[in-house]
Amino acid sequence: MSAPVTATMHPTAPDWPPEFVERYVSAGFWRSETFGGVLKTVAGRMGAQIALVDGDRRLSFEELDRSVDELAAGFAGLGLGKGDVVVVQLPNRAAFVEVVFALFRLGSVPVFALPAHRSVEIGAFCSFTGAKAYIVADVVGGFDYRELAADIRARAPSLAHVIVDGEPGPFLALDGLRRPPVDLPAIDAGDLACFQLSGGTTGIPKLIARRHRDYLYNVRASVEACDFNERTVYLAALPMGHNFPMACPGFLGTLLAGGRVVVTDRPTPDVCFDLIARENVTATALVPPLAMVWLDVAEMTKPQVPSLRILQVGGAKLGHEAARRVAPALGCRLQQVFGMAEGLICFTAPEDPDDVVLNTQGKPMSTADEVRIVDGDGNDVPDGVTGHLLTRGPYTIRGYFGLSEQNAASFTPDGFYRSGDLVRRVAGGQLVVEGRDTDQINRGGEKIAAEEVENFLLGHEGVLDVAVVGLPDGYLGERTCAFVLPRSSRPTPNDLRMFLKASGLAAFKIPDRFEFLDSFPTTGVGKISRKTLRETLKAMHSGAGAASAAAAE
Ligand code: OOB
Repeated sequence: MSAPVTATMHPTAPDWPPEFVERYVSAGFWRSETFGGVLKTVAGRMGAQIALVDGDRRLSFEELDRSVDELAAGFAGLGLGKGDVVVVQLPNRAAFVEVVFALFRLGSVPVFALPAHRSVEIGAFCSFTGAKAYIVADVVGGFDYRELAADIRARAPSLAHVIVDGEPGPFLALDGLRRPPVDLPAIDAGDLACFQLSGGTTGIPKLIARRHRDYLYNVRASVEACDFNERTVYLAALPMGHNFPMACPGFLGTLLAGGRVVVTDRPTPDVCFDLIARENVTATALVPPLAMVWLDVAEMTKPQVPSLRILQVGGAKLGHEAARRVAPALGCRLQQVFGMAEGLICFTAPEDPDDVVLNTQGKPMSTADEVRIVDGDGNDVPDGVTGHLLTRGPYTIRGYFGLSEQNAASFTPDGFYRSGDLVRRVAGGQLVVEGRDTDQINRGGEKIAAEEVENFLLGHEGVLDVAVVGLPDGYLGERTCAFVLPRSSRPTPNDLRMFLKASGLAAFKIPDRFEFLDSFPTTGVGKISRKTLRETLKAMHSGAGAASAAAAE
């Protein structure tokens, strides 16, 4: 089934031009600190205060710091060191935090894979980075990550170690690696800290290299914007590898502010309401579909969660109606968060009036964020007019890792990132997200590149051609539909689902619907008209039928 995974190149992480480095350093945005060092400083200050709660396991700052040193020593004992890439795919649990800080301290660079990723995605991360190690859990929700690891290991020659948190099977047990602390290499603030992942619009999962200095600034600026401090108790309910619950301010921000992180791998309202009550959680972050489930349940069960002060919602657009329900249902303030793994983060402010909190996605968090909203010709549009969002700043990358060709398309020559988002700026300076200009589907915060799914479906013998589009959905924001032109042996939707699953594609990328057509509607220049396909779907829903809608163009 799977092709070998080989590291073929020496990709580089684009850096900021020297004049910007100087600007950000002299303004104090970038400091000479590293994540590993900052944790040690905070641990020195917070000592026996509890830093991390995972079920019955409670780690003080001292204990966390010590545990991180022991794991870092264990990783070093395996031969891992500065600059080595390690794919980390763990569910939300205390070990996630320990592993990540141990790698930071060692100067090894984690790639934050999501628990939902499968062999396609993990194989691509390994081949692209030449990863030396892959860290997984044993079995989660019935899925055995060790089997996935065995498949990857067989195809990725660079992968020297598979490390398992739990029952290791044929691999190394994470806990067995702990060693007394050793001297670790000196890490510079300009060294790579980690790789975040881009939602992307093409088949290649793009890697976003974050350095200690810019990612720490991301964290510090978020902490300041959200007023996180030693009294903050943050519930990490979204997958912790994602930029939002990691660094905006997320678990990193909470710990670096001296607050407490409570982790759960079950983001359901019943589990989380109990945790919020038990641990006096003050803040958490959700994507809109999850927020809506919490709201539905809260309105019925009226949970006692008086400690909760802020519910951050972001990753996809939160509808006005859902936004309005947050304060009455949960007794806390809503904070809208519009961000991207590439950098720019916008927040509504705690003191903003309701109208702003309910109807906008907030303001860029840094005074050094440069935002341009432009028309199709690249000219700035006036406030109130929707245009393409371009941005650059002290924590927005200047290019994807090792993708010089794509970088020319995704970044302007003067270094602005073309986000693909369509936004308008309102009078108070906040942004309102109106949509996207690319073929990316945002399925409740999970980003799906239409092209990636299409490429896989084209590999099925019964598929002549295919177009994947997003269909508006009240709950997820968008669902995916694949329009298929079948060959004479027409596959069933189930055949195609099973085929995608067997190909090793993450489950959230498998289309929700399949529709079979005899021909595609085309645009004036003969390209497939995705717009007409979307209208076709809407017409089907309203009962008008596919054929008539397709013929209408
Ligand atoms: C976050 O990061 P990514 O990289 O998974 O996705 C970024 C994209 C944005 O370009 C935008 O299209 C969409 O997700 N998005 C939103 C949104 N927040 C993100 N669209 C509408 N409203 C929002 N509030 O999703 C992310 C990273 C850090 C913090 C929060 C979200």
